[in-house]
Amino acid sequence: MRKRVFSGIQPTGCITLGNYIGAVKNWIELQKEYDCIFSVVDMHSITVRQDPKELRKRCMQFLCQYIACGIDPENSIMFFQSHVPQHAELSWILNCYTYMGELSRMTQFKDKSQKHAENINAGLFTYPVLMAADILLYKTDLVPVGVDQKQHLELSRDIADRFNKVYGDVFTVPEAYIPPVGARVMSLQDPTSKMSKSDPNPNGYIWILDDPDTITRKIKRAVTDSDGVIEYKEGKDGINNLLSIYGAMTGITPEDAAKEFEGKGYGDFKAGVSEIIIETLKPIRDKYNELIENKDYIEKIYKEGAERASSIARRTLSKVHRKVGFVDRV
Ligand code: ATP
Ligand code: LTN
Repeated sequence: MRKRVFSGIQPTGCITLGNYIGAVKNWIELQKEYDCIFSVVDMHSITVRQDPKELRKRCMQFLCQYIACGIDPENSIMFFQSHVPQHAELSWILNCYTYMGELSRMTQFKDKSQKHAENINAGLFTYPVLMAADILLYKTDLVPVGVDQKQHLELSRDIADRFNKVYGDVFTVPEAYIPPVGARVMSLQDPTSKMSKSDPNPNGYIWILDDPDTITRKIKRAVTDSDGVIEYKEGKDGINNLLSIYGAMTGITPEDAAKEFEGKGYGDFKAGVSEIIIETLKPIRDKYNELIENKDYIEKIYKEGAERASSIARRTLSKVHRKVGFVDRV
């Protein structure tokens, strides 16, 4: 039996180059060897207030972006998290096997509580439990994510372990797959903080659907330093970030990327970085523009995706029900 991969992105904002390099690009690679399930995790996104009309539109756009990036609907399962109710159901049960102390140590919770001080809701707090449910429902072996999700993944492993210790071998304990280069792409405007799709300043990120002129402009404006030397070195956050982006997109290390540009000025370097980004994203943009017009096709994918996902999720959930002592449905 092939091993299983599960991952997802919250439909907040738009898919950025950080999401692409840290997550989606690796999903495409892993499809060749694993049975893959990719979800648009809409239930996670409402831990922060969303405009309903916008959210609905964005969910469809996200699915089109997944496919445009190269997720193959013939092989991989794609679905909206809210279409498979077992996620919420298992999440409740796992809440009862997760400690308040564990959840209050999550750095994403601390960051988001600071950013949304007016709305520190219980969902924001139990967010990682829903993520554990996403993963554990499918007996997932591998979870490809950026490094910011490592802590959540460790919690998922702890929850799985804890449950298994009480009830026997119910859950597969998942491993994280974090890419060697590009696991934390930084903001172009502040290279000491993560590139994030909910950044209010669009110059901080590149959207995978940005047109070539926008990409060139954003890279030109990217914050660097004034010493004018292209090397991968501590303290050169802006240059290191661009080298990592270039490296991740060409399949080389940032150090080797620096060698390619040795002796060049920042202008030439930035032009080289823009070029590789534009070249990689062009086919994605073209495919997306085609897909977004094809509503029937997209509908068929997420309908079938939810059916296939549910049939796996149902089996896991009914095993969990039996283990914890719920009466069998008749
Ligand atoms: P938000 O700003 O709404 O929190 P985000 O851009 O941080 O969104 P997520 O939906 O939290 O994106 O993450 C989706 C996937 O992309 C996860 O696997 C995450 O680890 C990865 N990821 C997010 N940002 C980056 C980044 N800057 N570099 C590398 N990977 C990233
Ligand atoms: N919490 C993740 C998104 C996410 C996810 C998952 C990733 C929700 N469920 C399951 C991998 C597996 C984030 O990137 N913020």
